[in-house]
This record gives sequence, structure tokens and C-alpha cells, in this order.
Amino acid sequence: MAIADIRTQFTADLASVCTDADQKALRDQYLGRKGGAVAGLMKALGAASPDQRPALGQQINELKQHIETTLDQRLASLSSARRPAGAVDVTLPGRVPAIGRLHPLTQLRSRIEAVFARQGYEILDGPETEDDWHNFEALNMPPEHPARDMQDTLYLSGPWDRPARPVGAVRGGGPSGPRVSGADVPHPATLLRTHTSSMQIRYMESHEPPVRVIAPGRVYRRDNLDLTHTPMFQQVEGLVVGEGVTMADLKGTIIGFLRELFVPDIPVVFRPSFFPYTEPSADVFIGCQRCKGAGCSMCKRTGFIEVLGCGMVHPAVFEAVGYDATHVTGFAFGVGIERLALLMHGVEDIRLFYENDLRFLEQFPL
Ligand code: 2NM
Repeated sequence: MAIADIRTQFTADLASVCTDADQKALRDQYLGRKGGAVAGLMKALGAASPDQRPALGQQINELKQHIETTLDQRLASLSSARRPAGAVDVTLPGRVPAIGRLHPLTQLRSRIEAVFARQGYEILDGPETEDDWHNFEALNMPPEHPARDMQDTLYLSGPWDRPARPVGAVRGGGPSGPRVSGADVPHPATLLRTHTSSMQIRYMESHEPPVRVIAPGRVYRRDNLDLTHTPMFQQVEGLVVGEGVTMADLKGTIIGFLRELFVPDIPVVFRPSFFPYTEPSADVFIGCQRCKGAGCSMCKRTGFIEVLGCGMVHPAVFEAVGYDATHVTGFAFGVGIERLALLMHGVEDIRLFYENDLRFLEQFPL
């Protein structure tokens, strides 16, 4: 190839050099000792006639110089254009961060808290380990009460002896006897609370009526895991105490709460029930939202689903906390958050709420 053609070809090839490796390849192609274009010209120089050789040699040297300096320049410009190590390429598209969200049970608990907070209820928080007095005795469940059964309650292991006469039983020395309540005597925690009523006892022990509180929180029962049971679940219990508080107040509060949580026209039914700490007591049912009352598998063909328990606070409870049961009355209710969440979202297995599988949890955006 003629010298001028090689120079033209080199200029064309140079245009496509983008990287250090391109530059190196082009350098080899033109300046390589074996097989390089300039080496080829040098070889041809040997065959040229002696009178042509000096001029031709000079042209070849010029070409070689040209190629060398041009490639050196390109190499320099490539390295100056390279971003420094660790530099940030601000032209890259942004990465969307994975944003966390509240657990579905936390979302529901917040909604319930908001309904009552807006009505002036105080929100209580308290210990999950409890003593016999606050969890049972003050709630009108005396020592031999079946609800205390080891079958239902998780007892803590510890250095104490189970008292022959459970704590709290020491009170009741008659109207003139010493008043010893849970507030006055320290009781060691011996169990995991089976309901958050224990917090309401604590509140009444340290506050005079009127009372308007809810106690949300974790509670523990000796249950095995299945579709509808977990040994730990969450509750919200409510308590209102004052002069002239009636069952009508209870019904209005519960119906208003369920309307706000579900739909304004939700059917609500109260059915007589029993709890040791309320009299009268009621179980509350809502019309099944899945079948609109027609009967389906979710409501076991009854058209209604039980959602909470409630009642008028038993006078024995007021007596235990030192309230005058002849002057104040009150109502209380308790609702399980998981159970409500299962219903609202049509989830069939309570365990899903505690397995932390993102495929499940991500279906509950805020
Ligand atoms: C329920 C049902 C009925 C309840 C009673 C009390 C207290 F402290 F006043 F005695 N707190 N919560 C209660 C009453 C709880 O849960 C199903």
C-alpha cells in the first residue's frame, strides 16, 4: 500500500478508537515490529532502488512519527477523560429504594386507637409479665377460677413459691380491715398476661373515676399454632367508668366503633354471654361482609361473625380497685386484633401475620 493510503487509512481507523484497548490494538496494527503496517513499509524499503531509498525512508519515518504522536495524544486524551476511581456518575438513573411499611396488624391497631383517641380515650401501655392479682384476682377470678388453669395461662419459671394463699387474697379483712390492694403491695410477676385488662386494673388503682381508656397490646395464651390460634396475639380492651354509665352507652360505643371500622350500615347483634369481670356480659356479632348475611363458609352459614366481647363492669372489680360500686358504673370490651384483621382482609391463616413473608406483607400498603 502506498504511504499516503496508509496515512489516510490510519486517520479513518483512529476515529473509532474509544478505549485504551482500541488504542493498543491500533498501535500494534500500525507500529508492531512483526506484521505492523510501518514494518511492512520498512521491508519494502530494502527492495527500493538506492536512489529512491533516502526519500522513501524519510517519508516512512515521517509516517511513523505521525502515527506515534497521534496515538500518544489519543492515549493522553483517553486517560484525561476517564473519571477518577470512586467517582459518581451523576447521569445514571436513580435507584428506587425499597420502602418499608407498617405491619398489617400495626395498621389495624393504629386505626382502632385513632377511633377511640378522637373520642378522648387515653391509650395505656404496660407490662406483659403480670402478677396473679392484676391478671386474675382483681378481675373477679378467685384462686380456684377455671380461667387460671395451667391449660390456658403461661406461667413464668422463677425462684418464688406459688403462694398457698394467692397474693391479693389477703385483702378483704372486712370494711374495717386493712385495705391491701394490688397498688399497695408489690407482687412479683409470675405469668404472661392473658388479657390487657390487667392494665386497666393498674390504671383504676392509681386514678379516680371518671375513666376512659383503651389498653392495646400483646397477650399470651397456652395455645398451639393453627389456622386461628397463636400463643401470642394482640388485643385492644376498652374501659369507661363514671356516674350513670349504662349499657346504652356500651351499645352506642361498640356500634359506633364497628361502623367506623367496617361500613356505616354494618349489622351489629349483641348476644348474652358470660365473663367473670362483667355482668351482664355480651358477645358482639357483625353481619358477614363476605356473603352479606346469606351464609358462607366464613360465617359458618350463620350470616354473622363474632368480633368482640363486652359487658358492664362487675362490682367486684370496682371493689378490688377501691372504687365505690354504689356510685359508679362502667362498661368494658375486648377485641382481638388478629381475628379482626383475618376478617377484614379475608386471610385464612393467622400464622401468616407472624411469618414475615414479604410476599404476604407487601399486600398491605399504607
Ligand atoms: C372483654 C370482655 C368483657 C374487660 C373488663 C375489664 C375490666 F378491667 F374493666 F375489668 N377490662 N376489659 C372486658 C370485658 C374484656 O374481652 C373480651
